[in-house]
Amino acid sequence: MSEPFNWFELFEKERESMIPPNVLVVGKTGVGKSTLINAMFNGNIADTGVGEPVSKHLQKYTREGVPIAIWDTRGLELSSAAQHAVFQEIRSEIRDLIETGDPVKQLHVCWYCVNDFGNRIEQAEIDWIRELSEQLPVVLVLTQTYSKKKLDFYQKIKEMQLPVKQIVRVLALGMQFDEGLEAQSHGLSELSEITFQLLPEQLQKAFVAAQKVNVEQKAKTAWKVAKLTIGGSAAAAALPPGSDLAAIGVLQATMLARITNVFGLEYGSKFFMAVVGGVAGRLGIGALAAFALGKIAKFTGIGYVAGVAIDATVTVAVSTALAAAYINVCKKALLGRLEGMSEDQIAKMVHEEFERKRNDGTDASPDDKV
Ligand SMILES: Nc1nc2c(ncn2[C@@H]2O[C@H](COP(=O)(O)OP(=O)(O)O)[C@@H](O)[C@H]2O)c(=O)[nH]1
Ligand SMILES: [Mg+2]
Repeated sequence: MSEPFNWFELFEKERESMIPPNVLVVGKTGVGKSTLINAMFNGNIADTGVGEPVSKHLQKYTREGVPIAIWDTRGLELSSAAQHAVFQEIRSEIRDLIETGDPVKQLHVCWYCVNDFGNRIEQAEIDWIRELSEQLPVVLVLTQTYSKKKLDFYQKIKEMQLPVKQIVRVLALGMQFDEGLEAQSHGLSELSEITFQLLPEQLQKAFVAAQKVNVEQKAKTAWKVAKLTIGGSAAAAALPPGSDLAAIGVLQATMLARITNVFGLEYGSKFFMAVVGGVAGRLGIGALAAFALGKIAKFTGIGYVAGVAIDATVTVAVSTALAAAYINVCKKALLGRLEGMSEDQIAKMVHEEFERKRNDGTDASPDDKV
């Protein structure tokens, strides 16, 4: 009665459907590009990702399972002759990519990094920022802003009225000073927000999945994706009136896989297995729907009646509640609230969240605060 269902395959398929955006990161050596990239994205891309030299001064970093490509520059700190060589390489790369005519292959956004602490920006860089801004959206990132109160450099840059989309002050990594003084990391969430807005819509989901600094952005995007899955035409076509538990189970499994991916959570993690493996892994895909429909009170043990026809409104209501509950638990996972919990405890939590959300029917939505 429990048909085999390949969760891993579904999960991988959903993950591979995300198109990674190309982020160009420009700035002199030492301004903090690598630190920023690693603080922003899953997987320490800048240190340990696969680096593929695009040209002498341009390196493309990717990492398996993290849907983002980072184009990192080096050599901007060199002599002005060398700087021009760097500019020339980036220029020609941008041109080559434009010539492909493929919107997915373009450099989609540029983070131009300048060290806030150094208080200095050269004319060559200013000209270069202007030129880049004609090619793609540029966010000017002031790095290593140890003091939130130190605004002189920010003001100076602002007065230049550069054609950048936004100036964001960032401290990617907290800093401990002597005498117990500490500067806390800030600005990453804001940078992820503006970047998200500047990306073409088809690439936004991947960016959200790759970033690790803005949990709210993940929750919002996951919710959008879940609702599209439940209400989309694919779902309607897949679920004719009188659909049985297995069909609904596939819809819900797809929805959970998509949410998991948006949160950037690993397949096979204790968390994912507790939620998904606990319900459907052992009992079959129909059990997921049966669970959601309230036909099984607990995660394990009790079977379900195969081939039962289910009303579409009920399907939408329970799937919505399941999505809201699951997003709440994913948020908790990323906020570190599930640490030390066993698989069973996590599974129980999803179940309780789900029961709570089911009371809201089709109005169910994730909580702002978890
Ligand atoms: N605490 C702290 N240190 C930083 C930050 N950004 C850069 N640094 C320091 O500056 C050094 C150079 O940064 P890195 O990211 O390698 O610069 P890159 O050459 O532009 O890639 C690092 O080793 C850190 O010591 C930051 O946000 N916080
Ligand atoms: Mg670096």
